[in-house]
Amino acid sequence: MKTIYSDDQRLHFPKFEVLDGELVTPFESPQRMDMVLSRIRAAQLGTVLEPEGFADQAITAVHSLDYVQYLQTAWAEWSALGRKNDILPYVYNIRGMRTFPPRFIDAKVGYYAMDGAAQITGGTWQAVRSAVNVALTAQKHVSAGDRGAFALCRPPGHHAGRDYLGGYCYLNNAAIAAQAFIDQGAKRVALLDVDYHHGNGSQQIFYERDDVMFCSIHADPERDYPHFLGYRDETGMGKGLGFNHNYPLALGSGWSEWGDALQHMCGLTALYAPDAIVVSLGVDTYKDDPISQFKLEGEHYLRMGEALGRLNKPTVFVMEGGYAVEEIGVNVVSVLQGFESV
Ligand code: OKP
Ligand code: ZN
Repeated sequence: MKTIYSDDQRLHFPKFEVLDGELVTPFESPQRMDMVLSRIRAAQLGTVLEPEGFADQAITAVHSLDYVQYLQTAWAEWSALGRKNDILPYVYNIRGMRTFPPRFIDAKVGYYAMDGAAQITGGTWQAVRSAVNVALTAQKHVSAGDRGAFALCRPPGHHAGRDYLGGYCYLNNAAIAAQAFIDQGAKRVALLDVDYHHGNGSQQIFYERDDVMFCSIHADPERDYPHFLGYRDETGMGKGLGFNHNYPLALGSGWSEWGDALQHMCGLTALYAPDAIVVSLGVDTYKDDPISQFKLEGEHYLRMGEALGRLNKPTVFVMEGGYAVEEIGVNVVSVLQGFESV
């Protein structure tokens, strides 16, 4: 299987994040990509390719134009005021407030943010824009006939909504890849999110649509991030009703619970009969992940890949989370090898 990867994705590296009220070194680091790349090479998974370039149109097909322009210009507007630190909101657009798109940078920073875990730095736009190219290049290879391709994206994307950033995410790489299949003529695409956290952005983007089915297995949002979306009763709206499926699991869940949810999700996916599948591939479900509380073990990633492979559809894997840096490479490659083995 081909891997698509760009060094430009290293240009984003915020100095800190907040964990339990404390400033700590970000878990979402460029080092994560090194661990995955070195395992891909050691396991001889396949070639590692640079992304091609794609027009912004593929992005504005899922994100609002004003939001994309904000991401592109935020650092220039911020640093023009003499500011040197990474961009972090000091206000949020909470219930009952005015919701027109603001013009001044400080208002925009709060307006387009879901939380404070997605700072914008001088290199952020270049990194997130190249992550989109990585996802779209993988999509292009699959659309041209490859059975599977791996988009080694960073930063991740599944928490980014139509017009907001959050949870380390800026542009929704997986949603953009899914939309690209639709724009190229696919009738149905399944977006399967196996990251530990609910893919709130992906859910929001496709919530009222029946041409992209979104399914997610994740930590119960009552107890873990993103808290305000990802409950079982969220099943879609309008013509999207019945095309959104959440599997919230208790903290501490292991393969017996997780594997059951996967089996159910794969059953629904087979019935949906998609033309293509996009997998939001997070491996923060691992037992030693530093910010997550599931208990999957190494061998389970092979099982996961086999189950996804048995769906037997053209599949784009898009990297999301996974923070136990020593192990994420092994676990990601296990999923991809499991997929290829069936
Ligand atoms: C991104 B991805 C919980 C802090 C949560 C944000 C987590 C973003 C995860 N104590 N901080 O889905 O892996
Ligand atoms: Zn995650």
